[in-house]
Amino acid sequence: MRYTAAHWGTYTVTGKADAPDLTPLADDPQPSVIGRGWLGAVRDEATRIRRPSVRRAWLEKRDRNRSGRDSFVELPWDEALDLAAGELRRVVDTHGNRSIFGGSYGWASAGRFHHAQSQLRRFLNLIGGYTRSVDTYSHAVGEVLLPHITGMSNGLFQDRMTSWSLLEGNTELLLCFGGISGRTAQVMSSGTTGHEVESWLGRIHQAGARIVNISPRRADVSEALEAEWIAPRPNTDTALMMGLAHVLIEDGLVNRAFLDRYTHGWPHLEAYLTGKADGTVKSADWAAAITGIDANRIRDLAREMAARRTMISLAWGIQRADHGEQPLWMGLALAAMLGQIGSKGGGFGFGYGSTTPVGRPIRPLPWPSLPQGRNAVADHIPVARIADLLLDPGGSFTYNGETLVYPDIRLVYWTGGNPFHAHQDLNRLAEAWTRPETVIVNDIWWTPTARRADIVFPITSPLEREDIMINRRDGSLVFMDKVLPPQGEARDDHATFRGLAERFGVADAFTDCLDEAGWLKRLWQDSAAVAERHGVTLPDFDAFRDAGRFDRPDPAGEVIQFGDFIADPEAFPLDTPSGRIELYSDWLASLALPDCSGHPVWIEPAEWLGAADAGDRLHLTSGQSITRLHGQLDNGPVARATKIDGREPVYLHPATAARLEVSAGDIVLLSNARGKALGAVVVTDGIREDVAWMATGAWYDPREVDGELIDVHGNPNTLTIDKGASGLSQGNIAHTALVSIERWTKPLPDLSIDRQPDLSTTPHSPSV
Ligand SMILES: Nc1nc2c(c(=O)[nH]1)N[C@H]1C(S)=C(S)[C@@H](COP(=O)(O)OP(=O)(O)OC[C@H]3O[C@@H](n4cnc5c(=O)[nH]c(N)nc54)[C@H](O)[C@@H]3O)O[C@H]1N2
Ligand SMILES: Nc1nc2c(c(=O)[nH]1)N[C@H]1C(S)=C(S)[C@@H](COP(=O)(O)OP(=O)(O)OC[C@H]3O[C@@H](n4cnc5c(=O)[nH]c(N)nc54)[C@H](O)[C@@H]3O)O[C@H]1N2
Ligand SMILES: [Mo]
Repeated sequence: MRYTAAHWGTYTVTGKADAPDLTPLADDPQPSVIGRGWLGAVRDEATRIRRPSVRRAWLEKRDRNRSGRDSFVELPWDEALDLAAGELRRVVDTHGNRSIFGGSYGWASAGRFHHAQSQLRRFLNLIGGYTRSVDTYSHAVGEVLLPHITGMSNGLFQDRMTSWSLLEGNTELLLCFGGISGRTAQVMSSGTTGHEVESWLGRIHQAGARIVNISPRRADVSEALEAEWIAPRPNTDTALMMGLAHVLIEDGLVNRAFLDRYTHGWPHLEAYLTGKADGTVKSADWAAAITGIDANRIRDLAREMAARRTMISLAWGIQRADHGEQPLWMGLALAAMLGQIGSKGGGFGFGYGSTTPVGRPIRPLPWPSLPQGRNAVADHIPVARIADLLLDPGGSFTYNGETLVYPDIRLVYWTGGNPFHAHQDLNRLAEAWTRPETVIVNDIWWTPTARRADIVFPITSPLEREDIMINRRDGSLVFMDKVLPPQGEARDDHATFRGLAERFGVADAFTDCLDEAGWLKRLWQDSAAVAERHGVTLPDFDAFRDAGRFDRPDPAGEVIQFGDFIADPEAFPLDTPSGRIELYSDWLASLALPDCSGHPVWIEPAEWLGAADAGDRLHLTSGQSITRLHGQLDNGPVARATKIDGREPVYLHPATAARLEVSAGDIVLLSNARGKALGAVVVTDGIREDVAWMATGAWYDPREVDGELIDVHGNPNTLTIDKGASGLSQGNIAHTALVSIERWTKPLPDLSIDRQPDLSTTPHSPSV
């Protein structure tokens, strides 16, 4: 059988050689809708990058005004590689390697070998290194905070999440902050052979659990689960949790024996909650005023939580907000107060449903990946500080207890990511993006980022190359067959960096004298050695390649979060200063940060509905799209079919639509001090009246209309805030933004992002 795989699932390759088709695996309980748009996007002539291309104004006069609407000159591969190598060499020689930004965040594609960022880093490390980025857009707050308060890295915390199978029949109350939705559970970084989250939820519900969806959107939990829907004002979850906590204190429902034995610093938090510390009692009434949730509802819920086996679950998105540390920490504290951590079905979860594998009852195996070598440059930024880095060379900032300095970046190399989708306040990023002397981008498509590069290399999609899908939290390994010939003159990232490595005289070190087939074999052999150490025998490479799929014989493995520690805290202390769950961190307190204290606190977000100046603005939340992976496949038929007049839908409550005098299908203008974007109205009563929801991922397409810069496509990051969650994590705050909305009455401007940029060829180019 022939297979291929993506972050959104695994497919058998069917159909004829010249007309292939992709069929989801027969044993996948709920294949993703995203995959239906894959072949269409890969073959979309209008948006594929076909040849190496150089921005004309940069080529002619080293112009840096990267507007996204520039003309490009197509060049033969050799000439484009010469140009790129020349720029890299110039920057290394005149400014040093720390002036190269190779942070290049992004999801790229599934497949161990053709992992775009690993290829870039392997190459850059061979020429002296680069300034890197740390943490993710997904859960930067968790990555920084969890080690301090639980002693576990975010990765380990995810691996040890109490298994779905242990929630079934044990959990009586599943409290989901930010929901648990099949929408986001479609995806798993580096690939999955199944989608089982909704099946698990169904079974947990059937076994008697009541589910409460705490989210501005009802659809964040599937209708079939008959969940109660509580919709607090966005970004007020911390206050809601504190209100619940205070009821537990008042009613004598706090499990003090648990707090004494397993946590550190409860008296600090208790003094804060009761108001002893600051004079404000964090009562249910106090929480009601902040969250907009009835105080009696808060009281009843708190009592129910104490009476039942309760799992408190937070979607990752809750911490992608201003002061995102606080709900994460307070959620854990609330679970500790209930004293159910370490039980089957109770406790605390972070990211159930945020991607497919979280909570999957599987024994993870530490599969190998492409060796990247050593980076000789120490400089790094938290990933979401990219615009600050470019705008403020020499400036300093705090991160995880340190004060760091932004290096002076002269060259940006981005591969496998789309910052002009991912980053907040895109108009600010566009300004920052004019600072470097040179920008090089590898991508499959003419994304908004590729259009803002000086040198663009056309890359094959995974359908046009061979690879191996191995994922530590999946039960199968898949040989990814080549389904289509490379489109245009596309090459893979490895071949591109090999071309650059040749020009630096380090080709053999880069390739290890192996070609693609040789690397796949080596990765398989390394995997076999890992498997052997864990008692699993892999077939030899040729047998694996022929069969296309290998199912691990022993994948099952159930865990209870904090299980060992709860069973014996002396024998299995946590890796925190106190050896326990830290409800107060002496270290954090010693940092004296204005926006992250020694224990969870309620701090008003930069923008929120309770702000004195909120007026009749709406809170914009912008989560993941059901139709695509971030910006990927936005140019495919599935994503396009959900757009209205080609614009991204914005979900509004009927009362809000009536107030704004708009109806379904109308085009609206969303605006705030940072930017303006068009959207198309979808009316639903499944949203708070004062919230607008717009999926991320529509390719940013700003254009001047009557003197105003408007993203005419509908990327919510035109409107979001580019600020760190706090001086601790510096995580992005995508879910914190207020917007005004009004009907668009002018003629609808054309998109430019759905077609090739203005391209020409040099006279001597063979591709004229
Ligand atoms: N407002 C708002 N913004 C958000 C979020 C949000 O919730 N709200 N979520 C954030 C989160 S959690 C994330 S993870 C980020 C995601 O942001 P990104 O990961 O940057 O988004 P992608 O669109 O997945 O970018 C991957 C790019 O790699 C390209 N690509 C795919 N395969 C290959 C390959 O083999 N080689 C090369 N060279 N390129 C390839 C794709 O075409 C695509 O352009 O967005 C963040 N942004
Ligand atoms: N289909 C699809 N699935 C994906 C992805 C994709 O691009 N497409 N991307 C993957 C990636 S990289 C990631 S990191 C995960 C992210 O997974 P999540 O973080 O779980 O997803 P989000 O959609 O950002 O947020 C979940 C929901 O939280 C709600 N919410 C927002 N703000 C608040 C708030 O202040 N309080 C409460 N209570 N709720 C709030 C919103 O309604 C939102 O729909 O998704 C993954 N899954
Ligand atoms: Mo993410």
